Amino acid sequence: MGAVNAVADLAVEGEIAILTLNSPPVNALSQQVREGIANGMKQAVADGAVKAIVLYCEGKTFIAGADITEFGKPPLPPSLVDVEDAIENSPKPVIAAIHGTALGGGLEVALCCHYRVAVPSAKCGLPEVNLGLLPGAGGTQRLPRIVGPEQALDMVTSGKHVDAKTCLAVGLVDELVAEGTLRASAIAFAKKVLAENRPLKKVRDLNDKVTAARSKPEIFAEFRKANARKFRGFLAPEYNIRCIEAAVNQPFEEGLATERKLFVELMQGTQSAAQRYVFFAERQVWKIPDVPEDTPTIPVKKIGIIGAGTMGGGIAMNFANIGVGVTLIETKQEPLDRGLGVIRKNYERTAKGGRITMDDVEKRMGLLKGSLSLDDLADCDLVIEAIFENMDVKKEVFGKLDRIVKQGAILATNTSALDINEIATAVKRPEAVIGMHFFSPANVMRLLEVVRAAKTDKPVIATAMQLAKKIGKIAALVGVCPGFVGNRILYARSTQANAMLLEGAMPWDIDRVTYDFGLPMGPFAMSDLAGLDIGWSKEKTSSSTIREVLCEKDRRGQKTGAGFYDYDEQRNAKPSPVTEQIIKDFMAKAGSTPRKISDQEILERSVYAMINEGAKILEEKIAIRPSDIDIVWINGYGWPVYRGGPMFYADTVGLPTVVAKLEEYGSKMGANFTISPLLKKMAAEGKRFQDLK
Ligand code: 3H9
Repeated sequence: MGAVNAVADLAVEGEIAILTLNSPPVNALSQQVREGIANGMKQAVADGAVKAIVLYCEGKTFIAGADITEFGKPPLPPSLVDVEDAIENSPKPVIAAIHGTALGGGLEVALCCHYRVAVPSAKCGLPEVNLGLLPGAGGTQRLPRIVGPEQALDMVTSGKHVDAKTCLAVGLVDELVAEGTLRASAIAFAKKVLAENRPLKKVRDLNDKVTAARSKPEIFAEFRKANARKFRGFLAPEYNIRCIEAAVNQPFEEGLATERKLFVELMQGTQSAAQRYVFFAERQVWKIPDVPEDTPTIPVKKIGIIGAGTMGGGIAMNFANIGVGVTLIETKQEPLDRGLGVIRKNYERTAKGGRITMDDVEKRMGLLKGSLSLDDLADCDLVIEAIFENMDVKKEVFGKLDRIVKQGAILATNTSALDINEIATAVKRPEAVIGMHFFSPANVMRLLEVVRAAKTDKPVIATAMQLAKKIGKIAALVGVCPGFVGNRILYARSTQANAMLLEGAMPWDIDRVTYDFGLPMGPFAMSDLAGLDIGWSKEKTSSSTIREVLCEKDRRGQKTGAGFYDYDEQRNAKPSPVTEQIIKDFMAKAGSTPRKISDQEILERSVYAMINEGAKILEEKIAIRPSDIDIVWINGYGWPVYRGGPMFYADTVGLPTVVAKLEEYGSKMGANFTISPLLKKMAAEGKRFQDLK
C-alpha cells in the first residue's frame, strides 16, 4: 500500500485501511481526487486483510465539493456518481472522517459512506444553491432521508453550513470525536463498527421520514410561499425544492433521475454560469497585482471616526463588533449623544432578535467613546472622516488631523464623491490618505470601496483591505474619479432614466422594468428613499429639473409622504398624478411630444449605459478588472447575482449587440454621451469582459 495517485494515499493499519486525500486548497473533487478515491476503494476492497475503510482528508478541510473549475468542461471519468457507488456498495464499512467543511459533493460523498464521524469544529452543508445549482450527486435524495424534508428544504435552499453538534443531533453525523484526534478516533470508530458487527448502513434505504411526508404537499406549498420574496428571480431554489419533493414522492432511483435532469438544466443555464463567476470574482477582488499578499500591514488597535451621524455611527459599529475601540468625534454634545443613542438602539434591536446578547450590547457600547475634540485622536492608528460632502471643510479637518494624529497612522475619508487627491493636499503625508467608502447603512451593507489616491502607500492599501475582511465586508480597490466605480455607474443610469422621463416614460414604468430585471428597486423609488433634497436648497432652486420642482412643492421623498410617488401611512408607493402632470408640463414647455417607450428600450438604455460607463472605468484603470465592477454593483446596489453583475451581463448579451444598440439610441443618450473606445474595440474583436483578466 502507499500512494494511489498524486492526491490519494492508502495506508493499512491492522484491519483498517485509511484512504487519505491531499489536494489543497480544499480537497475539491477534481478528476484526480475522484480517481484517487475510486482506485483507493478498489485496492482496499481487494485487500483481504482490510475489514473497514476510513476516508480521511489532509489539510484544512474534508472535501469541500465538486471542483468548480471543471464545470462547463467535458466530463472526465470516473464520474462522481461512480465514485459514490464504489463507496456505498463496498462490502466493507466505510467511515467518513470529517473536519473543516464537508460541502456539496463532499457531503454527498460522506452520505454514501456507511458512517460519519466529525470533530466539533466541523461543518456540513449543501451550498450548491449559491452557485445556481443543486446537489447533483444524490444529495437531494439522501439528505431528506436523514434530516427529514423540512430541514432538507432549509439546508438546500439556504446553502447554510450546519455545525457538527447540530449534525449529530439530526443524525447527519454518528459520533463527535475530540479535536485534533480525528484520524485516530475514526480508526477507533471503525474498529468499534467491526467489533459490534454493525450493519452497512445505507442512507438510500432510510425511507421513514420521506414516506411520512408523502401525504403532506402543504410542506412545500408553505415553504414556497414563505420564501417567495427571498427567492425572487432565482431558478436554483425552486429546482432544489422540486428535488426534495421528488425525494418524498418518488422511489430513490427515480428521485435520482429527477435530480440529475434538473441539475443538468441548471448547469447549462446562464444563472449558474453567473453565480459561479461571482464565486470566483469574490475571491479575485482581494488580489491586487502591485500590492502582493505579503505587503506589510499597519496594526490597527484604535480607530477614530469623525462624524457620529448615520454614516459615522454605522462605520463605528463595524469595528466595535470585532472588539476594536473607537473614538467618535462630533462638534457638539447633542449630536454626539444622539449618534451614540442610535447605535445603542441598533444593538438592542439585534439583541432582541436573538443574534447577540445584552452583554454583547454593553461590551460593544463600552468600546465606543465619544469626544468633542480632535485632539483625542492623537494615538489612533486609523482615522475615518465621515462628515458632510464639502471639500473646504474636509480639507480643514485633514489639515488638523495632520497636526494631531501620530505619524504612521492611516487618514481615511468616507467621501462618496469628492476628489481624494485634493483632500490629500491638505496634509504633509499624502501617502497616508485613502478612501474608505462605506455604503449606507454602513453596519449592514457588505460593500466597501477602498479608494487608492495618487500617492497612497501600499501598506495603507493592504491594511484597509485586511480591515475590510476582518469586519466582514467585501472590498474592491478602485481609483479616484467622480463617484468612483459604484456611483459613477449609478450616475450613468440616472442620466438615462431622467432623459427617458422627458421623452414620455413615467417613473413607475422605469422602476418596474428595473425591479423586474431583478434589482431591489428602481432609480426613482431609490431617490424617494434617499430624499430628493440632497444637495437642493430653497434659496438656489431654479425649477430646471423635475426633481427640483418636486422639492419646491415639498415633495422631497418618502420622508415627506410624497416625491416621485405618493406614499400612504405605511410608506407604500403609488404612482402620482401630480408627478405625471409636472412631467407633462416640462415636456410641453420644451415643445416635445410624449412617445411610448418600450420596456425593452428602458432596460437597454439603462443597463447598456451602465456597461458603457464600466468600460470607461476599465479604460481609465479606475477598476482593476471587470469582475471588480460586478462585485461593486452586486454588493452595493443589489444587482441580481444571478445576472452576474453589469459586465458579466454584457458578455451574456454580446458586446456587439450592446454597441449596436447604443449607436441606435445615440442621439437620445444625451449631449455628452460617447461610446467607450474599449467597448467598441472589444466588440469588434469578438472579445468578452471575462477574457480581460
Ligand atoms: C458541487 O459540489 C456540485 C455537486 O453537488 C454535484 C456534482 C455532480 N472548487 O473560499 P476560499 C478555491 S458544487 C474549486 O478562499 P476559505 C477558491 O477558489 C460545489 N476551487 O477559502 C480559492 O482559490 P484561490 C459545492 C475551490 O477557507 C481557494 O479554494 N461546494 C472550491 O475562506 C480557497 O477558497 C461549494 O460551493 C471548489 N469547490 O473557505 C464550496 N472551493 O486561493 C465552495 C474553494 O485561488 N467553497 N475553491 O482564490 C467554499 O465555500 C469555501 O472555499 C470553503 C473554504 C468554505 C470551503
